[in-house]
Amino acid sequence: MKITLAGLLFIFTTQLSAQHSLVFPEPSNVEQTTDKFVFNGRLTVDRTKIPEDLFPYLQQLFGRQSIHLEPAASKDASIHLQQIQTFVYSEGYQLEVTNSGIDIKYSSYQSLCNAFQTLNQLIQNPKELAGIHISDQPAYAYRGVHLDCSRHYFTILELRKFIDQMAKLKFNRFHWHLTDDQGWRIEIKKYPKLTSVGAWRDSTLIGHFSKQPAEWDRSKYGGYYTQEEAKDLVAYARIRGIEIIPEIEMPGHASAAIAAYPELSCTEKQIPVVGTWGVFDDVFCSQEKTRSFLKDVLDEIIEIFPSKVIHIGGDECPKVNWEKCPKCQSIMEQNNLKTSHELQSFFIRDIEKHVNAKGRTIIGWDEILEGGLAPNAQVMSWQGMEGGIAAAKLKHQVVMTPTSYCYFDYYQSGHPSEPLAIGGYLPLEKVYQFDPVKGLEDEYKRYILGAQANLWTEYLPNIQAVEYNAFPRLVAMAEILWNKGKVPYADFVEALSGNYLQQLRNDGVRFSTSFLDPKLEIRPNQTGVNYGLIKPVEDVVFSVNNEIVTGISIERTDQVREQRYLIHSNIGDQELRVCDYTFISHLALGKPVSFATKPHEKYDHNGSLGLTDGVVGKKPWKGNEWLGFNNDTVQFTLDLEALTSFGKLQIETLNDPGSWIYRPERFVIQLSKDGKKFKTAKKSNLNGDLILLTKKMKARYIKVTIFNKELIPQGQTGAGFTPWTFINEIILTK
Ligand code: TNX
Repeated sequence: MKITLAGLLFIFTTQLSAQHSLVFPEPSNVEQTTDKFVFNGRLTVDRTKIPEDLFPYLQQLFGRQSIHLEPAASKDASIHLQQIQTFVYSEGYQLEVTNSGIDIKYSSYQSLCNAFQTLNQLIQNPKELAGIHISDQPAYAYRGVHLDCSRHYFTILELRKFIDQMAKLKFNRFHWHLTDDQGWRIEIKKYPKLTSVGAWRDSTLIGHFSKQPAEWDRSKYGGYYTQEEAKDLVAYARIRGIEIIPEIEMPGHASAAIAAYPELSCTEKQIPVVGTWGVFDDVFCSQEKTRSFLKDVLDEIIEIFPSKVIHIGGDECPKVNWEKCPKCQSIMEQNNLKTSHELQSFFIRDIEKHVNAKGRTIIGWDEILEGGLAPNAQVMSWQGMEGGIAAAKLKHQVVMTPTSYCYFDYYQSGHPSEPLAIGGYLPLEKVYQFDPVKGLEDEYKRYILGAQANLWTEYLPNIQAVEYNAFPRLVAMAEILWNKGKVPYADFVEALSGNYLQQLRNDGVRFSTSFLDPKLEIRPNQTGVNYGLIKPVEDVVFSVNNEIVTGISIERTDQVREQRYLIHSNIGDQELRVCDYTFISHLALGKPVSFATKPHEKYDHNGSLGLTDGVVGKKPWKGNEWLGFNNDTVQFTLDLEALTSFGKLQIETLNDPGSWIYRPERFVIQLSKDGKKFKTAKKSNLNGDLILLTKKMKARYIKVTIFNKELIPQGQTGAGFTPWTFINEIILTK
């Protein structure tokens, strides 16, 4: 008789409890029983059934829980292993805890690893285990995490610790971003200068890319991994059920390689290894000589990394040099290529042929779709889901990694104490809402192998910063990829705060508790506003000056008054981070605004009170607090709800060209008593950042119209697109 996992699932009654179990990610089927297995700190297993190098790892894993895992004869072992060849799911397993021991049924190395990870998390004390039946399998085959080791370098020891954490969450792919403009990080024996020159930069930008004037750290920075070290890491990850996929970027993001070998570019100009962030025009020339170099590099990479798939980059490649380069132009002519995108496609196809001949497959960022996809390529969709959807419809395999859900270099909270990040906003809750197959017709869903979280490290200078950005968002990603986030978010965070954070603490992993910050819910009232402090989990308690609080009231005033609150959060005796909020009160506090042009949904906090909520957006902008509009004209009307005298109106605007946010050019302010007839009070160009009106006036309605440039001018970031307009609180005073 053939036993399939699906068949066995039937035997268990699935208990669809809303709560999360002790295991992260939540297993697909869990049933608690009244059994109890007492083992007193010692578990035994027939080690001949466990692959040789897995056993020491498991001993170490259980050792951290103060459990001795020891070998025993099969009949005496407390963990009984049974390999079932016919499981339909290669990573699925079953685990039962009964009065007499632990039974594990598995099919493959992966599935055995997964079963032991689950067992490890089930153990809450080193003496006994509660009875349980688990039958489990992942929703997606590709469950990845990417780490950029070019922008910043992390030691092998740091990477090992990171991989340990991935294994706990049942991730199975580590995408190792090894080359970029800012450093080449892998030893290539045939081209030693890639690391002797390309792994080192003279200076590194301090602060955000958009900060002017730029500031530099002038110390030499770099490092690289020898082939031996890389092979060791491959083995280390393999033992933990994780495959490493190396990435060698081409044709763009190539400055570090070109700094080592200038002849690889079109201009052959000597350039330095770059110390700032962005996209650079010096890319690999498309000529044969450069492609041969890359094939040599890939030959060595293939020797180090046994992964079926090799990542060849393909993103963000400016074509300006190709367009001026006689060698590139002649390739286009000879091959009848009409556009530079087609030339990039020609380049990638040639590389693909070489990689395929060695029995491997290429994967590339979604730009490899642009001039026509290479025949067997897989696509990593980052600019959105669209690239991935298009590739799936062409029947190519896809890994989803859209910025909006998967870019863990984005801010995870809008709190002012957040460390500097690239921008964007991706809180834990949003990660948990990710659906990698959204928008895809059923027949194409099978081309979506899974998804991946990306940790780009421009703003993550050390491993602690990486961990802080990774956790707990990676836990949410693991839930999505393993079980599609089937447990409601509220139950997930309840379990996360009650259980998994403790595991991270024990492992010495830095993590963010931003998801446990109080959520402020604004409620306008007669005298101003009240902010309700919403609890993200049941057990959290908020206090100000040692007094428990559930809300904060701010009263309207006719002069600006600042009020600062330090909100302490506790779960039991565990102190979480302190949230430091400053509110300002003024005459318009809590008064409604109606928008003729709506703020963009991403930057629309507090709805009609967004401009009068007493929250002043800070600089640098972190993707919240400010209201953002993607229109060249912005118009709204403030209703003071009664005729009001005032002497000064002020609205601050933002200028952050790196994020396509440009300061508006001019504005008009109109006043009205009845909301029908408006009179212009001021019409002016912007002086500095402020929209300002200083004049004794009386009105009930204030209409503000703000004009930005229609399009971002050539030569500036985002050229040709509509600029973003960002505005701050309307501050109205006597
Ligand atoms: C875009 S995603 C990039 C990276 C940056 C990242 C920052 C991709 C394929 N390219 O070079 O580090 O944005 O979020």
